Amino acid sequence: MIIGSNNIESHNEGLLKKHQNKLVFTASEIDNTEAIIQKLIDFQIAIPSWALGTGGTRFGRFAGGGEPRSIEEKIEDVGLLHKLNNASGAISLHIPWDIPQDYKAIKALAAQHNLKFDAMNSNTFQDQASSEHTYKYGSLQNVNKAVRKQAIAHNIEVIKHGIELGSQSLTIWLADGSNFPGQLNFRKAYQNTLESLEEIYDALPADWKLFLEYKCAEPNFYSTTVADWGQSYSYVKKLGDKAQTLVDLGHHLPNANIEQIVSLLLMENKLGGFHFNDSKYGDDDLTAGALKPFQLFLIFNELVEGMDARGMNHAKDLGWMIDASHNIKDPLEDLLQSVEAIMIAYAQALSVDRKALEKAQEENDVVKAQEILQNAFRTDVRALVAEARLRSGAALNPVELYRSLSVRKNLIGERGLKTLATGL
Ligand code: RM4
Ligand code: MN
Ligand code: MN
Repeated sequence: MIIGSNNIESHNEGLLKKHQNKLVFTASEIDNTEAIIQKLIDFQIAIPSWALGTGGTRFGRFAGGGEPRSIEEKIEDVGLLHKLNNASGAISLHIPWDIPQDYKAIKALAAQHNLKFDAMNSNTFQDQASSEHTYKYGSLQNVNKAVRKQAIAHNIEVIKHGIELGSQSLTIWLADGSNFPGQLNFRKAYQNTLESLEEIYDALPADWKLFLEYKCAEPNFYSTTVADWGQSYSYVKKLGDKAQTLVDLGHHLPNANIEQIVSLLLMENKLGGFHFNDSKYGDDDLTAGALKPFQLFLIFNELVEGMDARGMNHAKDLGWMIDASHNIKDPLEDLLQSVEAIMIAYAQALSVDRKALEKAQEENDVVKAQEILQNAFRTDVRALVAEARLRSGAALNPVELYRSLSVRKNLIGERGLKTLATGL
């Protein structure tokens, strides 16, 4: 299915008056609205190929119908999102779930939808039918050299696919760890992992980045070999400048202060990128901002402050990705909601009165500092996000337009009700 510009225009026409009124009010509340809108127009969030279908839990999976059956259909789905919000201009592929066959054709299709290829993801947390060795006891950490070699070769293969598609980064998430005390020699597991990562790092092109994701638990529940940001930092620091840490919001122990982690990693030039999602208990992979919008805002507050302090380009210098899984929602609607929540948090962070905050901090004026942050968080910036969309030819209300065009119904018509996208 293709959404036409005429669909967007007539949708916007209907909502324009109300939107303009809101925008005038917002501009009366926030000083630098023009600069914020421009930054929002430039900001893009990559969509993970594995979040385009309904995800399962270990108890079951309830497919929603019309799920993409191929990498081409996944690109088409992201194209729909990007057409609706002009903020999802990239797709992040996961190998071997998305092995590209015809690079040229896939690149042409992506270009047709104005999409780029964001970070490539490797998978050494599942055994493939074709693989000789099992990852049951880990991949890059494995006590068996042959297993490590297989996992290294897979990562290098992923880099090669990425080079063909014009991607510039590899995200490694390892399920490696142990389930029981005594199972693993932590130091040896670390050492094996480091040596494996070094081999992968050596295969990176000069203009590539390697993002090392951490996760406190699952699928291993006693130890994880890259369990937290300190451990990831220790690896990426040894690897070199091209290696950085990736923060997935759902990968922390409960109540971790993620905004502080982000601030310090940025300071050390070791923050590579994000996997946005939200969670209550663990790696829940719920819609970004669905539960803790204030935390999302605080994270962006540190990001804006830290990126500006380093003179970084907000849109380009970090990897912005979603990593979510939808058990009961339409994945495309869910992704639209995630992008919207991220944009809102970013806009709120951009609206923080930095000078006043700095002054309050210098004067230990705790009350004032809180006032400044909460004022930014409580000011409704949705009209700015909508205006950014309007100016770039996207929809004022993407979810509403998605529904009124019956996109899901159309996709079911094209692909069938019982299709299952690759993923977890
Ligand atoms: C993991 C992790 C990775 C993702 C897989 C599917 O929990 O978040 O980023 O590749 O899930
Ligand atoms: Mn992730
Ligand atoms: Mn995860």
